[in-house]
Amino acid sequence: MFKLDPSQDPMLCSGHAACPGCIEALSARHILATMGPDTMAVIPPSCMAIIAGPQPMSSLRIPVYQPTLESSAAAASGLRRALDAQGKRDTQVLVLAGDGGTYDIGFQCLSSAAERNEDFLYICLDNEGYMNTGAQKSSSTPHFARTGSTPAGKTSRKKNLPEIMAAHGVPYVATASASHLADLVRKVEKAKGIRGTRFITVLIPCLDGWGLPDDAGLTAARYAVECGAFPLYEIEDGTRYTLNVADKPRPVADYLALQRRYRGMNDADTATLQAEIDGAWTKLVERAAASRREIATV
Ligand SMILES: Cc1ncc(C[n+]2csc(CCOP(=O)(O)OP(=O)(O)O)c2C)c(N)n1
Ligand code: SF4
Ligand SMILES: [Mg+2]
Repeated sequence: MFKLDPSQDPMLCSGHAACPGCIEALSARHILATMGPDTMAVIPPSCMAIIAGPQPMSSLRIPVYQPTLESSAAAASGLRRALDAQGKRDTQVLVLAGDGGTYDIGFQCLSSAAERNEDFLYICLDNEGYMNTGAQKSSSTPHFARTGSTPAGKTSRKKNLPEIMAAHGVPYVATASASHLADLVRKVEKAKGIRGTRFITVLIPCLDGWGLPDDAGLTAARYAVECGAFPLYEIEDGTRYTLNVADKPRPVADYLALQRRYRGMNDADTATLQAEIDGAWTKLVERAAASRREIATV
């Protein structure tokens, strides 16, 4: 049974500046409550930086360092080393960055930190676009989605960043969604107990950028998991795959119909997207099965 109740001891206070109804706030509340007060946050320019607010009026009850958009992982590496030099080994370093700051602009620095296996938890709040600047496309934006800079629909697929992070051989990579809150909290708790570079990407439906009603964020997040557009899985030590929701009963058309960013998509494009999702899903299922066979033979 899921028990965490961040309202009892909030680390993200009320009065923050998230758009009303946005589940980025819900996700951040649970992430922060799970991390606990002995945590230092690194938050680059993004919706989360706006939600956290400027110092000294931050809505977060932990120290926050706001680096440039491209340097979160370097800032987190430096912070970790400074804490270690002070003997504060137990203080967690937590990055809360957007997808633009992770998949694109901060990627060089994230990749080199992962190659060094720097000791921090990096959480990407993935709303699939540059949202606080008015919804431009990032490399996390899915195929066919319309954004301010892809008005006719994006012509390439969403970058598979969990795979790329796993290829660095880091100890823990996962995807998560507030629609599956117990799973999200479990993953943060698990990552907290591991040393080295840990990476979790959390899906955040952007009400404005995706064209959703204010109360539809959680439904969109759930449909994304249920149709396999955003599968929930973990990759440990770069090789061991676990699929956390082992079925995808919903056609992608249900998910697309919720959102204005897919308006006007024709049947052929919907079929292409469904085929891409099915193909990626088959690969994941095979990798998870291979991991189970490997564990069984050890
Ligand atoms: C190098 C650089 N380019 C552009 C900007 C302007 N900028 C600030 S936040 C932002 C969008 C970031 O998008 P993302 O990381 O996905 O966060 P979101 O707003 O979607 O939460 C941009 C382009 C910047 N601060 N630095
Ligand atoms: S712009 Fe989108 S992701 Fe950002 S706070 Fe508003 S609804 Fe949430
Ligand atoms: Mg974004």
